[in-house]
Amino acid sequence: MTMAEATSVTDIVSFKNLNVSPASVAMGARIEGIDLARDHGIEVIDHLRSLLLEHHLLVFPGQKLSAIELEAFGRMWGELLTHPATKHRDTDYVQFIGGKNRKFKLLPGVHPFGGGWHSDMTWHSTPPRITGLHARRLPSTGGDTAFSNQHIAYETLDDETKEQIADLEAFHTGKVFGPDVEDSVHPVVRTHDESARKALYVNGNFTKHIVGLTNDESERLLYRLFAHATRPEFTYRHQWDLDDLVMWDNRSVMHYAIGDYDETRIMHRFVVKGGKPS
Ligand SMILES: O=C(O)CCC(=O)C(=O)O
Ligand SMILES: [Fe+2]
Repeated sequence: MTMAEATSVTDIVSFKNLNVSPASVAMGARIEGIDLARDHGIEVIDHLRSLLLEHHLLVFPGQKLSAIELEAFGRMWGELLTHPATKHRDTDYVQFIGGKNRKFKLLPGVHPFGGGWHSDMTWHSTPPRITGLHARRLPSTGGDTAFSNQHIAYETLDDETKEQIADLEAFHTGKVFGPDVEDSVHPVVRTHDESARKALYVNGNFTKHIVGLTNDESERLLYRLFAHATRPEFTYRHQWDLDDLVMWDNRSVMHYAIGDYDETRIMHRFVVKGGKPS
């Protein structure tokens, strides 16, 4: 959108001051000059939507938002989902992530919420297209979040593998969050419903099996895909500052909450419902 198309006073102010710079080679843009508690009219969100589509991840530093304000901002992007395992005390539509002095450091097999590479809630029949994560309290060191671009991951597979996985589907389970949480089957390669770009869509946290393959074949293929999907060349690692709000497109990227700290780290999160992956 152009300046001339901006309609409200708020929009004109925010577009004039918007400063967009790349976050890494693989993905991401840092957006400065916007106050998301105030500047979230329809025109602003439309503009941010096109930036998110282009960069897959947006970093907004210095956002002072209560959980309720975060929810209001999140609602501008679409219908919000709740999560079976966590919620903020003030609203079901913001997740409270973290807590006091969780000791993750150097403890094998112990992960914070979101540890391990994943796209959010892929066990859901309509998993979130977008997640927003807001840093409320941070350890003095550590606690970064890593992201990996799954369009590049797909596009850099060899032709034989692309052919092998073209029509495959995988089983994703949400049972880690409770016996009644749903399971789903989704394509191994999904096509982004806005950009039409293909992306790998399997992850170590929730994808359990490739439909129609033996356990051995499925495991071999999944491990090969997981290893490829998270090559450092495809990644951006976000080192958090307090009040950063990071948004990402779950149709395009996976992420990993790195459990390398033993101090309090608190995040607030919203997730925007997506369509059925296809
Ligand atoms: O805490 C983090 O860095 C990310 C946690 C996570 O996986 C999520 O919020 O979806
Ligand atoms: Fe996550």
